[in-house]
Amino acid sequence: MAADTIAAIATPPGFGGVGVVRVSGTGARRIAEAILGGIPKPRQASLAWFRDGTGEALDQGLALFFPGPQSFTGEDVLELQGHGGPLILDLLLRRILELGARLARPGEFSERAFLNGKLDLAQAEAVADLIASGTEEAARLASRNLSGEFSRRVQELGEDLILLRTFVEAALDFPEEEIDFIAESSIAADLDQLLARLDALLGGARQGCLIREGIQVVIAGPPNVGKSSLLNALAGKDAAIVTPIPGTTRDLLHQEIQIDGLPLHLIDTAGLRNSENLVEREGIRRARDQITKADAVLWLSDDSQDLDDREYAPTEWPGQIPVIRVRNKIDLSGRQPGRTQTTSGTEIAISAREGTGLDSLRAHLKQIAGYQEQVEGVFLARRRHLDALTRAREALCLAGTSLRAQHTPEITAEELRLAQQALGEITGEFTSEDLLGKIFSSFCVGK
Ligand SMILES: Nc1nc2c(ncn2[C@@H]2O[C@H](COP(=O)(O)OP(=O)(O)OP(=O)(O)O)[C@@H](O)[C@H]2O)c(=O)[nH]1
Ligand SMILES: [Mg+2]
Repeated sequence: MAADTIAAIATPPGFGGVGVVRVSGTGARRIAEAILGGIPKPRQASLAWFRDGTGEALDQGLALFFPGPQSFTGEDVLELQGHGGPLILDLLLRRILELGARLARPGEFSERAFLNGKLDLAQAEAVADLIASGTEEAARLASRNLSGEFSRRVQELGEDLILLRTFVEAALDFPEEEIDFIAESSIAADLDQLLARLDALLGGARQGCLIREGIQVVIAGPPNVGKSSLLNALAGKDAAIVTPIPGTTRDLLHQEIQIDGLPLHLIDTAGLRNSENLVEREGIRRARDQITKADAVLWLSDDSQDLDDREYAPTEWPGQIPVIRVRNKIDLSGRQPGRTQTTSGTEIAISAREGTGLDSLRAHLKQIAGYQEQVEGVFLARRRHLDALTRAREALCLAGTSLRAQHTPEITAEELRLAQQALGEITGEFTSEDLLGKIFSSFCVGK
C-alpha cells in the first residue's frame, strides 16, 4: 500500500452545484480531523463545516469517509462534497495539501485501486472509458467491462490454458511416455476448443474497439461537387459553408457523427484542382495529407457533369484505404439512388441536396468498418486488448502446430506459456511499470 496520501478535485473545472475533493491514503483520517473536527461515520453522509488552518469556515457540505480496504482505492478515502466553485474548491484542496497530502497524478486513484486489487486493469480502463464515452452504445459496453465480464472471460481462458500447460509440462517430465501421453490425451481437442473461444472473444473485442474509436472518413473530390453539402447532410446540420463557387472550402472541417452507434469522424476537405491561389493550395495540400490518414475515403463527383476527375485524384492512392466512389447530384442527372458494384469498386449514387441514397451510403460505411449489429458478446476493447488477444491467438496456433508435429512438446509448452502471458496482460497480471504509467496517465485527475 502506498505510503503517501493523495488528493484531487474530482469534479470538472468550472461552476456547478456541487464540487468534490477526494483524498486517499493513510493521512485521510488526520485530514478529516483537522478540517471537519472529527472523523465522519464510515460510509454515511454527514453535514459538516470545512475549516481552514485558523478554524474559519471555508464551506459547508457533505463529508464521506470510507475506511480501507472497503473503499474505491482500498485505502482510507475521504470525500468532501462542497459547493462547486473553482476558488472554493481550490482553497479546500490547498488546505488538504497543507495537511500533508500531495496532488494526485491523473488516474492515480484508479491506479491505487488496481495495485490494491480492487479492480483489474481492464476494469480500471473501463472506468476511464465510461467517463470518456461519446455514444450510448460505448457507455453501455464500458459499464459492462467495469462489471468485470470481459475480465472474467479472459481469466477463464487463462485458467484453462494453465490446465493445458500443466498437462503438457507433465509430459515433458516423463519423456519416455511423452508421445503416447500426448496422443492419448485430449490436448489437441482442448486446444482447438480454446482457440475457438479466443476467436469469439477477439471478434467481440474488435467490434467493441470499433465502437470505442470509430473510423475516420474523409470526403474528397474536385471542387463544387457537393462535399460540404454531403457533410452537412450526414451531420444533419449546417456545419460547413456551401456555395456555388468552386473552391469554397479551404480548411479541414471535422464533424463527429454516429451511424447506429458506430462513431464516425467525418472530414470535409478542399476541392482538389490545380490552383494558383496560395490559400487554396494549402487547403489542397492538407486535403491530400488527410486522405492518407483516412480509414475510408468518399471520392465525390458531380453526376450531372461529364467531368474527368482522374486528373484531380491523388496520383497515388494509399494502398489499403477503401475508396468509395460517390456520384452526387443525381437529382440533376436522373440516376437511380443506391449502391452498384462496378469493376473498379463500389459506387453509390446520392443527392446530398435531397438526401436520397444516403441510407445506402451509411450502410456501406458500416460494412466497410466491419460493423455488425447485434454481435454476441461485444466488449469495449482497447487496441492494447486486441493486440494481446491477437498475440495469444498466434501463440495458441503455434502450440497447435507443434503439438500435431508430435516431436516438440517443449515448443508447445513455451507457446502456451506465451499465450497465457498475453492474456494476463489484459487484466494486469503481467504488466510492466511503463505500461501501467501509460495507461493511468491518460485518465482524468481525480479518477
Ligand atoms: N442539385 C444539387 N446541387 C447540389 C447537390 N449537392 C451540392 N449541390 C450544390 O453544389 C454547389 C457546391 O456544393 P458544395 O457542397 O459547396 O461543394 P464542395 O464540393 O464542398 O465545393 P468546394 O468546397 O468548393 O470544393 C452548391 O451550390 C450546392 O448547393 C445535390 O445533391 N444536388
Ligand atoms: Mg466545400
